[in-house]
Amino acid sequence: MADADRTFVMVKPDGVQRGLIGDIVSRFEDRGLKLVAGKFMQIDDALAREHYAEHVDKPFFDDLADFITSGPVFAMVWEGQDAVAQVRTMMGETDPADSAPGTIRGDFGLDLGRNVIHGSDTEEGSAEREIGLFFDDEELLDYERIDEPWLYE
Ligand code: RTP
Ligand code: MG
Repeated sequence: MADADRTFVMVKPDGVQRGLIGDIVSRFEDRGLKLVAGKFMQIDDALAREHYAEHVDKPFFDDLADFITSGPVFAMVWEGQDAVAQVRTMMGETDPADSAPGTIRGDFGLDLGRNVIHGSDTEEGSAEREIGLFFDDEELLDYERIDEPWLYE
């Protein structure tokens, strides 16, 4: 594998309530990414504000914090070649209205504020920061997928 990396992914409260966890997990599994951590959890206000700290001065920040704490989320870490960028591609655009069919947001969403999934952006350090916010080191499990030799040249 050229460039194994890890990314933080979260099915947001709308995705959980709409029963989309299984489909979303399947897409990443089918792609060949490896699940290394997963947690069904409720985000509190402090974690919401920390996670979305880059948006603290935006007009939508309070609504975003309210929404992400409004019900359980399914938080995950996925690993694989170029995982951060590949997951962002599979998610689609921030606004589901701009997202191509075949992407998660393009298949499951209509509204910017209910876009089903979060994935770390490709800024240097984003994924690492978010993984550290949601998971302790010992929650990241090390194993080999049985198909790994067939996934990478
Ligand atoms: P996310 O962080 O949730 O994965 O989404 P993203 O990277 O695609 O988009 P980002 O710019 O980080 O925005 C975070 C979330 O804030 C909501 N948003 N609302 N009203 C607005 O103009 C606006 N812009 C962004 C979206 O729900 C977005 O997922
Ligand atoms: Mg973002």
